[in-house]
Amino acid sequence: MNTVNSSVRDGIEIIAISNPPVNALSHQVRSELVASVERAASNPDVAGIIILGEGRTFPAGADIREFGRPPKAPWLPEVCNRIEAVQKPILAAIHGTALGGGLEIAAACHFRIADSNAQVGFPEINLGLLPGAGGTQRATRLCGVQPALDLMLSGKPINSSKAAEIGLIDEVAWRDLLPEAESFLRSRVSRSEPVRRSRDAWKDSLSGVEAESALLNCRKSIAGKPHALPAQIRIVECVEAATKVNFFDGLAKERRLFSECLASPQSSALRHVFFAERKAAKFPGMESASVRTVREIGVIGGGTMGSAIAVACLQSGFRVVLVERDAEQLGRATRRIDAVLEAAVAKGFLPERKKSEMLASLEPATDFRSVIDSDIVVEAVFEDFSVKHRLFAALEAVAKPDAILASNTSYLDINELGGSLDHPERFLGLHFFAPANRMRLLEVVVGDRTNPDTVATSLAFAKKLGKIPVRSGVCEGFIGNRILTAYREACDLMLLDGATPFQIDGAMRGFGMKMGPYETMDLSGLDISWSRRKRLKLARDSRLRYCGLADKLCERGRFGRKTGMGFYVYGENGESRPDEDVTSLLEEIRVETGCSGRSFGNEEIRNRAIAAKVNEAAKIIDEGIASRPSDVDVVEIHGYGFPRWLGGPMKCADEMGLGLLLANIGEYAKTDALFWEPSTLLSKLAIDGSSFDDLN
Ligand code: T1G
Repeated sequence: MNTVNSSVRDGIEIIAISNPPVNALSHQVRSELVASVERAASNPDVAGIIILGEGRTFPAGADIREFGRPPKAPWLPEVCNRIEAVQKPILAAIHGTALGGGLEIAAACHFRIADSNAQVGFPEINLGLLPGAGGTQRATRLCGVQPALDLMLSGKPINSSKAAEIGLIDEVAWRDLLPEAESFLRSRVSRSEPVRRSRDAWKDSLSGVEAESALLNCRKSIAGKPHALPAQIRIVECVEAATKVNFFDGLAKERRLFSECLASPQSSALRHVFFAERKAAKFPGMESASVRTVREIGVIGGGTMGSAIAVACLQSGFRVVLVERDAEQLGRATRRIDAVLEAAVAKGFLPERKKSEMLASLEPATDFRSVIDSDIVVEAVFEDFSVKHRLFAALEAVAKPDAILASNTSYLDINELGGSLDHPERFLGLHFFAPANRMRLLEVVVGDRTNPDTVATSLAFAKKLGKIPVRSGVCEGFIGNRILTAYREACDLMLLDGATPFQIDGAMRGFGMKMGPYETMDLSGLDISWSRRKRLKLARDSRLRYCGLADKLCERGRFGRKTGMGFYVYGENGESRPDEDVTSLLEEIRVETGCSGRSFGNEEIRNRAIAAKVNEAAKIIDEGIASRPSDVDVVEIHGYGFPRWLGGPMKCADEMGLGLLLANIGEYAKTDALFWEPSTLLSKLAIDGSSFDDLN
């Protein structure tokens, strides 16, 4: 099956790339493309060439799946150089998203036209890479130092108008791309102009003070970042080369630096995450499932979570029926929604008109029978089993027969919650993460009797919301919160043995976590987990050492930021500082529990914290709660601030080596055998010399 098809029309050869879904520049595409271009160039009946993408987009980049394997000629830089070297004018007709290597192919063409909805960009930095097929050299020559740096370091695409403004493309096709592209090319052919190559382009802005200061400012900004990617500084070096050395020397530098980035652990981790995010929504049993149409969402409960879920649905084009128990609560909820949308308008993210349309799609109600036509009904009421249980019984009586009933619970048992429903097959958990209108992670918690259509429809709904859905089975805390509990317990054990909350937070921030465990608890509120710990206290195994510092803080009304004190003391402007009283409390606890304090280094803190996450995750995978290790990575990165450039805890564990990880756990188990009981799966993989990635 060809991935490149050609046709000639009145002396213009149109070369169409067809490699769905995104026309990635695979080895086959590269081979067929360069052969087609050179064949057209040698055809005396062809005066000009147009390259375009069939289907939804111009090529969206190199084929990321080929990275990490031996590269196969023709390499993309070579393809670009050979396209650019052709003596006849070549035009790139861009639609969709011309990204990465796709934009590099376009830059190697002699002319570029994009339709008004097209986006172009260099997202390589999101993969820990840099444009490695001439993009740093050609784009800098076409649009200057600052625009090139902005494009490559942000990784964000720009629209075709902006691309034309900075010189990356020649024109925007406002009506119909191909006819306008043909007309543009024919006009160039008729003038018999020599071909214009990007490599020969030059802008005055490329040299002198403006360029120097742009490069210097960039270097300073990157130097100030604690976890800058290797690719960031190398992009600056490549852009600088484009202003200082000849094109082919610049290409050689770009190739060398690209190879360094490709070999970096950060790029390996980021490419792992790219595919992990897309794989998460796929799991066995969905092949025969059918996706039902979803137009209206019923949201029961307009508190912080419920109103944010309503906003997420409104922003994605759904009708929303928002139900609160009385007019006062309902008024608060609708004001909360209006405020969120107004803030987006104020920041220029949302046109005023769109806000009005969204609010017109919102139906506030105090009678939950208003959800009678809703396709999915999500409850976000008080996190209490009996409240939710009663609500679902009532909902089942009013919701339409094929409506999906979903709970936003963060840890209650979905099987028990839906157990008394007449139709539990249409019931499941949709665990949103706060703030629900921004956080992309959504745990789709599948009950024992949830049927595949319900799951498939919920996954499609999640994707339409722009979420990254991850399937979870039913257990206490599902995937993310169960790992969080283990992580916190491991940190608490370190408190008993001599570490302080402030030291642990500092160590985990230094590792790259957005926040440490104790500052996170202060932010979310110590009282939430306190009520859960009290609920579980009787079930707690007395053989497990228990710190109890958080309980003592709660007993003193120190619930965290919301009370001005938790593990930290908070100033009026929200600034936080460690509190000596907490350290004294900890000393008392150590004396009570007979624990002698010792010092902890940052590396040991991090190793213990990651080991706890990985060990619990391995149990979760072994129990079938998570479908695969990479799903855990996605949950941790998108829900709990795990550094994306490390790929997630399971990727980290593979990088560390499961044998070493297991040995560490064996060492920790000497003082806390029960907590540090190694997962059977982890032990098996370590002994077999396998990795978690082998299970992805
Ligand atoms: N290579 C291989 N597969 C890709 C791919 C790519 N570049 N881009 C997407 N896919 C697959 C993806 O895995 C999924 O597969 C399907 O296409 C739909 O993707 C040398 C080094 C284009 C904005 O980084 O940003 O060029 O799950 O679910 O939400 O300088 O895909 O169906 O089996 O994301 O509509 C640079 C990455 C590469 C762009 C479309 N390019 N892709 O989003 O669909 S490096 C990128 C995207 C490079 C050169 C450098 C998005 C999209 P499956 P999707 P979408």
